[in-house]
Formats: sequence, C-alpha cells, structure tokens
Amino acid sequence: MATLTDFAEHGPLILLSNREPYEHIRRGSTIEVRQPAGGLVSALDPTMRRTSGIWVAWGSGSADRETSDERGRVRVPPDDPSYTLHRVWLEDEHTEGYYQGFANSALWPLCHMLIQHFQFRSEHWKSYRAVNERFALAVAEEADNAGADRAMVWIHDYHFGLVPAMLHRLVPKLFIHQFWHIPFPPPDLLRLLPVQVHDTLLRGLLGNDLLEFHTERYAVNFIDCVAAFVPEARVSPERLSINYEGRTISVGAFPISIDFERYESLALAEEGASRASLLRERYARDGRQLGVCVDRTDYTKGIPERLRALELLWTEHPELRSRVTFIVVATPSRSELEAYRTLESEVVSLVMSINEHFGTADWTPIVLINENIDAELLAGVYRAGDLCLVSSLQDGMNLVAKEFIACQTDERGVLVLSRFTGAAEEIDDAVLINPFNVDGFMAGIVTALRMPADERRRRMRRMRERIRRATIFDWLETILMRARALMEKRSGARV
Ligand code: ADQ
Repeated sequence: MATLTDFAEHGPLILLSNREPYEHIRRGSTIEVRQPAGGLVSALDPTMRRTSGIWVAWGSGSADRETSDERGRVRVPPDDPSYTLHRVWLEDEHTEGYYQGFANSALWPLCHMLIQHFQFRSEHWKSYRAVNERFALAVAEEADNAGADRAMVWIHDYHFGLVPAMLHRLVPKLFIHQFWHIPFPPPDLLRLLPVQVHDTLLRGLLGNDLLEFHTERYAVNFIDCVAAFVPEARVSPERLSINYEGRTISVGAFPISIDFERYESLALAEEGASRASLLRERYARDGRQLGVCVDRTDYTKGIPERLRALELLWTEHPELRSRVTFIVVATPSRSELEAYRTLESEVVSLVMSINEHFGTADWTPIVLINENIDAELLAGVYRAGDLCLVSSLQDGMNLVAKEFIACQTDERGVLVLSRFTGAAEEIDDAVLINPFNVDGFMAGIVTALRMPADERRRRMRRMRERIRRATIFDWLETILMRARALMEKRSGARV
C-alpha cells in the first residue's frame, strides 16, 4: 500500500482552509510571523512541506498583503520555504457576513442542533456565496497551474460548503474531497434553512468526490438529507455512497485525533511535570481531588450545564465540600457575537455565585481561568487532574478529551464525557453523562470521584493505548490514502 512519503509523487495536494498556517503581523516597524496554535495546522504543515503542496486560505494578518506577491502568494515556512501559501483577501463586510454571519450564526448552531441560537439572514448567505466563489476561483487557478489531472484538492470545514460544486464546474477533472469538522444535522433540522439555501448547500457539498465526517452518524445524517431534499440523487446508506449527476460521491467516518506523543512529552517534560505538581500541592493535598475542564467559551460545550451539576453536587453532597476543587479553563471565543458575550458573563456570574455560596476562607470551589494558556500549562493541568469534565451539548469530536488522556501519564484521572461528543463513540472507558440531565451528570461526577485507584488505572491505561494507536497522523494518512485510491479508481474508469 502507498504511504504518505510517496504521496507527493502522484501530484500536488491543494489544501483549502479558512485559517492560514502562517500569519504576518505588523508590530511597529517590524513584521512578526505567527503560526496559529491548533492541532490541524501542526499536523498538516509537515505534510505540506513534504509534498510541496499549495495551501489556500484567508489572508487575515495585518502584514499579509505586504509579504505576499501581487497574486497573494508567499512561500512558507519563512525560515525554510517549502510550499506555497495562496492568500485570499476579504473585505470586512464579507468577513462579517460569511464568517460571523452564515458560518457561525446559522450553520454552526444548526449543525450542533442548538436552534435557539440559529439566525439566518439573506445578506449573510449572499456573502457566504460570494466568498465561496472567490475561494473556488483561487483554488481553480492553482489546480490549472498544477495540472488538474494530477492535483488533489482537500477542503476543510463548514466555511466552504459551496466551494466543491463551484470548483467542479470550473475544473471538472479535479478530484475534490472535504472534511466537515462539526456534526451534520438530520433533515428535520436542515430544513430550518430556506428551501433554496439548503438545496444549494447540499448540491454544493455534492461537488465533492469524497466527504469525510468524524462519525458514521453524521455521515448517515448527510445521506438522509440528500435523500430528503435532492430528488434526483440515488443514495446508498449501506455503502455510504451517493450517485448524483453521473458521479459517485463517497461519504465516510474518519475520527480526528491528536499528536499523542507531543502531549505525552509535554506532560512528562520538566515544565509540565512541575506545573502539575504545583497544582496538586495547592489543590489536591491530603486526599482532596482536583477536577479540570478546558474549552473555548462556546454554547456547544455545555459550560453552564456543567456548573449547575457542580452546584447540585455540593448541595446534595455537603461531605464533598472542601474535598474537591475544579479548575475551569474557558477561553473567550467569537466575542464579536452577542450569544458568546452573553455566555461569557453567564459563566462568570455562575462561578461567582457558586464560590460565594459554598466557598470558605481556605477553599475556593471553582478556579476560573478565562484566557488562552500555553501548551506547558495545559499539559500540566491535564496531568494534575483526578477527573476531567467534558460536557458538550453536541461536539463533532472534542479533542480536549483525547489531550487529557495523552497527558495522564500517572494514570490517575477519570474522564467524564458527554455522550453527545464524537469522542464518546470511540472511547469506551470514560464515565458517560448526558449534560441535559443535571442529576445524572452529578451522579457521573460522584462515580468518578469515588472510583478506586486500580479501576481508574485500568480504564486510563486502555484509553491511552487506544489513542496512542490512533493519532492525528494516522487520521491524515487514512484520509489521504483513501482519497488517492478513489482518485486512481476514477481516472482508471475514465480511461
Ligand atoms: P473546537 O470546537 O475548537 O473544534 P475541540 O475539539 O475541543 O473544539 O478543540 C479545542 C482545542 O482548543 C483543543 O486543542 C484545546 O486544547 C484548545 N483549547 C481550548 N481552550 C484552551 C485554552 N484556554 N488554552 C489553550 N488551549 C485551549 C472543532 C469541533 C470539534 C473537533 C475539532 C477538530 O467543534 O468537535 O474536535 O474541530 O475537528
């Protein structure tokens, strides 16, 4: 079987994502290069270097224009140029309509089935279409240069639901595939979008040759939506495929993961280890326990639901007061949107009220950190935890669950995990909870707190073995190899 190492010989990979892998930022008279943190960029960057690919993304940095040529291209990484970053420029009103508007205020809540946050506006949809067209043209230009027969295009996420069909019309020979990082809703929810909008969106996604989701459930939801709203498509849920306009579109489950070794090493390294022991010294002395939680402050993550479960815990179990402290790391996110600002204040006021109600002179029940923390501290927090609460109301995968597992080098911690995460479908040894059921959630926390050390160790060891064997690099290789095999089959069929 072919491997990633010889992937480049077959033709260039053109990747499309909203966020760019390198951002140039002006600081006074100097220009700084920043690589956005995040698993995806760090996993894809080495692959792009090795395969001399082309990465198309929104040029969001304040010095991006002056560091790119007239077509928006720049060679990266700056200290060892090995692939091309093609930046696409967007005006502010487009960013607002496409990104904050249709992507984050309509598609995001709809796909997470949290319709109380769903807001549709025609002008946002108009921007989304215009921006998708702009990105499709940029990718088509790169594909023409690279040779449409040989290049493969890999699109990331819900910001680009229309690019596949646009691109297929522009360059019919091109092999196009897409990873959808969030859940996909069932037909009854998708139809909350105006008819013409969900029709265009589904037909947009059907421009792909392969469409990847985290779980089979999301893949089947997509197939069900196509069956319900695209009458001329023929679907096969058993074979996870769709026939549409004379082409076969494959759909599949490819659960994303993390760089396990990186997190494990961070937790074992001097800095991670000393941060973990400081935290334990401070919060987990004399048999007390430390709970940890890490999220972007997003309404999908169930942060208020988690805080209410903790409130109930200390109300119904007074014996646990002073015996367990929670560190809640909740970074502000998407603060341009009102729903997110409201959530940030709700989290702060819930934490304050719990601390006022239960706290004592020498015990603060919840320590709230509402900022981004560096990788060493993050690993230290994960390693120090006796339990980690992941309480998403819906979540495509949830990488925090996997990062906690990788950093639990002492095999002490229990993962309390919402059954509505993609991760819950993959990880067997967590304590599963339903965040909508406050009593059940609280009971799950009690189970975790009372779990004997040998059972914790057994469960954590099994989870660690599992994630160690399914890293982000395995994910990457499986997807790219599957796409390559389909591409070869298709070109064979054409001959
Ligand atoms: P997200 O919704 O962003 O991702 P998640 O998978 O949990 O959710 O990833 C969050 C990342 O941000 C983790 O790597 C975490 O360590 C980091 N992070 C969060 N808060 C932080 C803080 N305060 N300081 C430092 N780092 C912090 C979307 C989908 C998910 C899917 C991913 C990948 O919503 O379901 O798992 O994409 O496909």
